[in-house]
Amino acid sequence: MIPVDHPRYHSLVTRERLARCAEQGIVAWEGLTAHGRGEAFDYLLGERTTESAMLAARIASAMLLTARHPVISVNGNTAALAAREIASLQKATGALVEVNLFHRTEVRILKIENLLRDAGADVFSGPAERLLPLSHDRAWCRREGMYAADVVLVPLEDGDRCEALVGMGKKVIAIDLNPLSRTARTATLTIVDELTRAVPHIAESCTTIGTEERVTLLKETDNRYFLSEAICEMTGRLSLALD
Ligand code: PTJ
Repeated sequence: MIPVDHPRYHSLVTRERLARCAEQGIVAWEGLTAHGRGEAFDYLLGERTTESAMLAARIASAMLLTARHPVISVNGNTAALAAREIASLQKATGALVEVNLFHRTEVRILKIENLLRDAGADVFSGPAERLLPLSHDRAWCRREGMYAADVVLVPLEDGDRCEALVGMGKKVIAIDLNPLSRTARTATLTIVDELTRAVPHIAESCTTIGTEERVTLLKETDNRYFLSEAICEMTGRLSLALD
């Protein structure tokens, strides 16, 4: 039992949830390590959404709303942490939700799809094919889903697929707390923020963004700017810690 007044209450509850989901076979064991890496970067960021991440989330909403065929890709960590938020984002954008896993088993896919459905998402499922140019199992996706998408949101990604999707001419929006990762550097747009903060910000932006603003924002997509802003935030906080 984690006491509510514990200074790291939120972090401990999240870890507990991930551990439970790992025991249930939803989160890959390796996903716990990935979460730890994310936590470390979030610590450097001050565990808050920065101004630049907020702007990136707004641009992401413009990208999703103007897309012809937007797809939200979901893995084990994302489902465990933000199934309800993903369902809300789907409603706000009309995007298709598709499960795509690195540590892929049919059993895990079904469990994650069920978790998403219980949270209110309409999951695009059915037989997948090995369609992406990758040697690992993230290559498996649906022809009418991710394969046909023009914009793909990839929270908590490993860099390979991001690179493959961009190579196929798709626009990729990444949510990654690590601004140095290959995913963050390869994506069309990276939101350097924690998943459960970033997804609601994108959904909220969808309700307030007008057509004209979408056009303006889409011209402002400069991934390097967002990465350098995040790095400045982190290094700035590090130097303050020495004062
Ligand atoms: O469910 P599967 O089988 O598809 O596996 C999922 C994992 C997460 C294990 C797999 O995609 C993986 O190994 O990812 P990586 O390469 O460790 O990358 C995860 C990235 O997400 C890292 O750069 C972390 O900093 C970042 N990250 C972790 N937790 C969060 C996060 N970013 C935003 N919000 C988080 N909560």
